[in-house]
Amino acid sequence: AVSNNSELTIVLAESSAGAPQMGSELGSRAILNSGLLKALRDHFKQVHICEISAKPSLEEDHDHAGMKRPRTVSKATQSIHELVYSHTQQGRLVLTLGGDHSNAIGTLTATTGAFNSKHDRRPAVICVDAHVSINPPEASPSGNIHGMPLAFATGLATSQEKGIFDWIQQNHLIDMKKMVYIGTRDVDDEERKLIQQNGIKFFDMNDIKKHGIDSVASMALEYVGEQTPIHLSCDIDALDPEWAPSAGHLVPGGLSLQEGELVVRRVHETGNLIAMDLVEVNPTINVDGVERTVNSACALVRGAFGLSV
Ligand code: B3U
Ligand code: MN
Repeated sequence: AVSNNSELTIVLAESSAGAPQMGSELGSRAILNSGLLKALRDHFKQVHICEISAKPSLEEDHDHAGMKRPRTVSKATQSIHELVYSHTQQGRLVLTLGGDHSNAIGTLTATTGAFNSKHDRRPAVICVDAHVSINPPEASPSGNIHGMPLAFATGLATSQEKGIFDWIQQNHLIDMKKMVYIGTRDVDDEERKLIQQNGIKFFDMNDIKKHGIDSVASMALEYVGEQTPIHLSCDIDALDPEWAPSAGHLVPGGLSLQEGELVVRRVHETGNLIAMDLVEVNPTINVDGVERTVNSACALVRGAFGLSV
């Protein structure tokens, strides 16, 4: 195994500044307080909990180069990066509960940076998401940074502007040849081009219908390689809205909960999981469905860490 597996760090990434609407900053605690914390404490020898929230800055965070609230998001993700980096370097598993998807800029750059510096190799990244979330700011149709995390984490997007992602370094960038998407079904034109140009692997919903989720999981794991540490980055919107109605950006035709659970369990079984993100649970959307959404989120976390069902 690539991690000591007895210690877990939970990062509550309570920032929704990358999303068009607020509410996902409440997702972290909604997930943790639904019985998950106790289950994780029973499973791991030690559980550390850290918390990052985006404090509204006094100075005006005006749009920059196609990004909304760039300084707030940059600052929050930098704090997340520093936390995740140090806990990863200490050999702990890290679970980050969002918050919106922009928080993954912090987590992905952190695990890659930490493994690069300590083991001289970069982890694989498995993204379970309805989107590919790889819009460079200038191509983004919305300006919302939650549509851009993979652009910054791969280096396809960069910013030199002071206070706006200028903290991201070359050795933090994830390896596009070791990254794979599962569950995609809402991709912008420019994103499609980038995926093709850079040969990024993906299994969209049609692939899943065609081959079945089990063989897609096998193909994805074979692609990333057997001895590779894995950062599993899950957006709850990968699941069909039936299973996750309280999410920021609902896209029909998604994974059933059972399919989602199968993917995360297969990742667990590799023994190579080093970090997991679970983002975009928004308890202010479809309030009747919050419990269902939170239960789905917990099921994905439990599966990824090999807890009993
Ligand atoms: N691609 C659109 C919509 C989106 C929402 N969440 C993600 N993408 N990851 C955008 O705004 O970039
Ligand atoms: Mn998404």
